[in-house]
Amino acid sequence: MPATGTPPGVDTKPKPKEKAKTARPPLHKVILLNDDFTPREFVVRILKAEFRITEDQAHRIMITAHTKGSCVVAVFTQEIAETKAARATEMAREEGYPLLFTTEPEE
Ligand code: TYC
Repeated sequence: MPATGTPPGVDTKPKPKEKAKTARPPLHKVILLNDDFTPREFVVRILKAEFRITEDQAHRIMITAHTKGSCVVAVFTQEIAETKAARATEMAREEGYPLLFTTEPEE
């Protein structure tokens, strides 16, 4: 009778195809939308207050939204992105401006 089965010392377990990845939470973008009414300086002020960025960064983001229609401000986990977008939009409402921040999942 010929020998059957796996010879001793041969590992038949399939190798895992990929390394186990460290789980990272999906990120969400906060997006600034342009409008025709909110003053530029006010947009810069809100960006600095809510997103802790410099005057220069805030100005660039504001100009990008002004010229292209929208601009990604930053990315965060979903809850932080939604909270920051809501707070920044609310600050503008309190001053009577239609400025709007939205969020969307990052691809
Ligand atoms: N477009 C506005 C104006 O001309 C300024 C502005 C810029 C408003 C960016 C919103 O996201 C915005 N006063």
